[in-house]
Amino acid sequence: MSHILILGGDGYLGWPTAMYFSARGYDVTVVDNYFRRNACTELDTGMLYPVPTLIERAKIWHTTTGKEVKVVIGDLTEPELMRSLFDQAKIRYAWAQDETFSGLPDTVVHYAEQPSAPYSVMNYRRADVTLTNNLRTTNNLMWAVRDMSRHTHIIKLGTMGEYGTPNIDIEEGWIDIEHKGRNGRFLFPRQGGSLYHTTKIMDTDLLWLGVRMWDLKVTDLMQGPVYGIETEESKLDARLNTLFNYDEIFGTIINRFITQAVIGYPLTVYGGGGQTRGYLHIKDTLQCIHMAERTSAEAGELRIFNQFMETFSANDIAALTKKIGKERGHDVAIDHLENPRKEMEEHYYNPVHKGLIEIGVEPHYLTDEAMHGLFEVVERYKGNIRNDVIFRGIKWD
Ligand code: USQ
Repeated sequence: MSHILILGGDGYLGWPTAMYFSARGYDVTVVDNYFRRNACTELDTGMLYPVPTLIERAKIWHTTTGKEVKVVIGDLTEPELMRSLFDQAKIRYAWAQDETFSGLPDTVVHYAEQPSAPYSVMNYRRADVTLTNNLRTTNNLMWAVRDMSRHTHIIKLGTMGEYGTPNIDIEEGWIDIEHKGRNGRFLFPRQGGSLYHTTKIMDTDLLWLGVRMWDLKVTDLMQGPVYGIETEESKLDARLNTLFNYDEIFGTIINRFITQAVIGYPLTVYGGGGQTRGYLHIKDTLQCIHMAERTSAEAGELRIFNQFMETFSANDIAALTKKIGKERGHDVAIDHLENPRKEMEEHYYNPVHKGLIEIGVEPHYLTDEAMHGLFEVVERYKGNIRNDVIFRGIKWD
C-alpha cells in the first residue's frame, strides 16, 4: 500500500483527506503547526463547534476504526522538519511497529498554506506571514523532494483565483498562443485578487521550475471555494468533523450564508453580488485528490486541473439559501453590503473543468436536498453561533 503525506493535516481539508485515505488502507502521515487554529484564536473568529486537537482526533480515529494516522506537529517553513519527512531512516523508525509499512511517501498533498484572502490583506504583518509561510513551505517541499525522493508525486492545492476573472474562457492551466506567426504553450495568464491568491501563483511558478529543472511530478489543483462539513468518515463520530468557520476571514460564502440564515442574520452579499466562482462540496475535494493520486503526473509534467463542479454568483447562492432556509422555518433576508473587496461584481466567467471528470471524479451538486443536509448540520450547533464575528468589514483598500 502507498504512503501518503498530508501537509496541513489539521485544516478544513487536511483532516478529512487524512481520514479518507486512511479508511482506504493507505499509510497516512499528517503534519501541521496549528496555524489556522491559532489564527482563529488570535483574531477571535469563533468556530461552529470545538474541534479536538490533531493528536486527539488521530486517537479517536484509531479507537473508532483501528487505523493509524501518524501525526507530526511542527512548522514546515523549517527546512529540517520538511527534510525529515523524506528521510528514509527517520520514517522507518517512526513506523517501526508496522511491518507492512511502504517507506518514503509516494504522494504528498500540500495544503500547508495560509488560505484566507481577507487575512492576507489585513495589514503588512499578515501579508508577510502569508507570503513567507506559503512560499517557504512550497520551496522547502520542492527541494526535499528534489534531493531525497524524486519519485514522490506532489499534489499541490492551487486556487481558481490564480486566474482571476478574465474576459475570455479559462483553460485548464495552459493556453496555446499564436504570436507573430509562431506558436507556443504557456501557463494560462494569472492575476490574483489578493496577496493570498498571488502566493498561489508564485507556488505554481516555483513548482513549474522544479518540473522543468529536475523532472519532478506535480499536479496543481485549481480549486474554487469549498462548502460542507460531513464526509463518509466523519459520520462515524461527530468529534471527527472538520473545523468549520463562518466568520468573514476564514469562512467561505456558502458555509457563511447557511450559518447566517440559521440565526436570522441578513445574508451578507458583497456589492452587486454578480461575482461568480466555481464551487464544490468537500466530499468532491477528497475524490479529486484521490483520482489525482491514482493517476499521478509523469516525471517532468506539471499537470493542472480546474477543481470545481458548478458555477454560481453570490446572488445565486443567496437566493438558494433563502429558499431552503424558508422551507426550514428560518426568517432569511438578503442584504447587499458595500463590497469590502476589490473585485469585479459583473464579469464573464467560463472556466473549462473536464480533466478531473475524465480521470473518474463523479460530481456532487448543490441541489435543494444537499442544501437541506448542510442546514441540518449547522442547525445542530445553532447555540454556538456568534453574530458579532460575521461581518467586521475587513477592507482590501
Ligand atoms: N462573498 C460575499 N459575501 C460573503 C463572503 C463572500 O458576497 O459573505 C463573495 C466574495 O466577494 C467573493 C465570493 O463570494 O466574490 C467568494 O468568496 P469566499 O470568501 O467564499 O472565497 P475566497 O475569498 O475567494 O477564497 C476561498 C478560499 C480560498 C480559495 C478560494 C477559491 O478561502 O482558500 O482559494 O475560495 S477562489 O474563490 O476560486 O479563488
